[in-house]
Amino acid sequence: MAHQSSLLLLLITIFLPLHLPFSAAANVRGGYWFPGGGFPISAIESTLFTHLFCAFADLDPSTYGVTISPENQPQFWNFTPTVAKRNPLVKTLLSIGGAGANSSALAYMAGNPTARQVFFNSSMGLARSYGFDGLDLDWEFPRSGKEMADFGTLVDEWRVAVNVEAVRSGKPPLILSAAVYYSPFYSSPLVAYPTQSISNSLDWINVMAYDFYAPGWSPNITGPPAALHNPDQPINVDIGITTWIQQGLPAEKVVLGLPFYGYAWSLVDSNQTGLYVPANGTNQPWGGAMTYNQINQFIAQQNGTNNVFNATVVSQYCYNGTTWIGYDGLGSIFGKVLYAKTKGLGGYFAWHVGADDDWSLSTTALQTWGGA
Ligand SMILES: *[C@@H]1O[C@H](CO)[C@@H](O)[C@H](O)[C@H]1NC(C)=O
Ligand SMILES: *[C@@H]1O[C@H](CO)[C@@H](O)[C@H](O)[C@H]1NC(C)=O
Ligand SMILES: *[C@@H]1O[C@H](CO)[C@@H](O)[C@H](O)[C@H]1NC(C)=O
Ligand SMILES: *[C@@H]1O[C@H](CO)[C@@H](O)[C@H](O)[C@H]1NC(C)=O
Ligand SMILES: *[C@@H]1O[C@H](CO)[C@@H](O)[C@H](O)[C@H]1NC(C)=O
Ligand SMILES: *[C@@H]1O[C@H](CO)[C@@H](O)[C@H](O)[C@H]1NC(C)=O
Ligand SMILES: *[C@@H]1O[C@H](CO)[C@@H](O)[C@H](O)[C@H]1NC(C)=O
Ligand SMILES: CC(=O)N[C@H]1CO[C@H](CO)[C@@H](O)[C@@H]1O
Repeated sequence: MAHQSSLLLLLITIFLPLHLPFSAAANVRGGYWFPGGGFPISAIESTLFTHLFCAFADLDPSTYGVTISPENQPQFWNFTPTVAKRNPLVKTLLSIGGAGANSSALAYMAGNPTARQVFFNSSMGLARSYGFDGLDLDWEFPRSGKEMADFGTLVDEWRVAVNVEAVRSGKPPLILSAAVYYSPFYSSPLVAYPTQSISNSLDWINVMAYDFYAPGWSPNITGPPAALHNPDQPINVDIGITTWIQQGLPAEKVVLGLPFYGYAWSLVDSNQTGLYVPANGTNQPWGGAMTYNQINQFIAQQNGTNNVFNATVVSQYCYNGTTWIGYDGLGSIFGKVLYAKTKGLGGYFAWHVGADDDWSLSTTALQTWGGA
């Protein structure tokens, strides 16, 4: 039995990647949902998406198994059947980690062969028992050369484990994706993502091309949170995406992140209202991050709000009094999805579906990409 399994594993490892080209263009029109977003799963207009990510499952820091917290289990259990009601073709992925996850635990697991096996087995087991079509790893972020190399080993072995499981179960292989930094170089000191392993082993990466400016880390000056281009600053969407492709990742494996939210600053001078003007930290009572929906409510309720789209940077901002909000509006989403198409990227994803306003951003994105 044991010998047969090893032989099967060997044969699969050697031949399967040749016979199952999972790397066909991804064509992702995706969106994340998470329980804290104040938005029920049943309200997701799933016809606007090809892939929906349910976030987040956790890594147990002592066993290195993937778990779903008891309070999230009922919702995660219902996720796939609920979104499939309106769109039976939509694919669902269980996303593991997130910004709040224990990155030390992820790093330890990735560097330890036994812990990796526990991770593979538990993640695949959860995906199958909860009815997800795939798994997404959101490790923010591998921060040393060793951790980047371990990330490569992790995704390479995860791919083998997924292929073996598919043969054993007779089911289509689970989709594997990862949410990554906006650039393949993570600071500091600069360390590079293992693009060859990513290219070989993941179906695609979700590039988190946002949060460049926010009052939390740019309290004294306003700025576009997720500019597509930016003549004044070295940090922007285009530079990150272009560098990923220059580092050898096929464009069709790059999926562009669209933030369906913005950030509110307090202005120092209500007459200085542009990009890069003096600010005085996070705006109260709006308190930092605002969803697109909340920003539109602000504009509707505060008569006299000016709303400006800057086509050079492809970013929107609105202001009223000393409140200044930078965000991605309809024009930004149109410009970014057109960019993704022109660059031959694998698609786009939104963080997060519950932040949209009457599905206007999601609809604009889908229409710009073309088709469903
Ligand atoms: C994070 O993970 C590390 C390594 O597994 C563990 O030692 C630590 O206790 C964890 N921290 C928390 C807050 O769970
Ligand atoms: C996980 O491991 C157990 C015990 O070896 C096995 O029975 C189970 O099929 C594995 N699950 C997956 C998804 O590989
Ligand atoms: C913002 O300004 C304050 C007060 O001048 C200063 O202490 C702080 O270092 C500045 N922060 C940044 C990020 O520049
Ligand atoms: C910034 O806000 C603080 C607290 O509200 C206030 O004391 C300070 O005067 C403000 N600074 C500027 C330059 O507006
Ligand atoms: C803003 O400009 C208007 C018109 O020029 C002026 O009346 C007002 O005093 C200015 N406000 C500030 C805070 O400088
Ligand atoms: C907003 O202000 C304009 C001009 O002062 C006024 O005509 C309009 O009725 C106001 N709208 C609301 C909703 O207060
Ligand atoms: C748009 O933003 C760029 C970069 O800050 C700036 O140079 C340009 O003047 C802005 N355009 C408009 C119309 O405000
Ligand atoms: C929040 C805020 O500053 N609201 C202001 C928006 O502009 C109108 C008209 O100038 C003011 O009345 C509001 O107080």
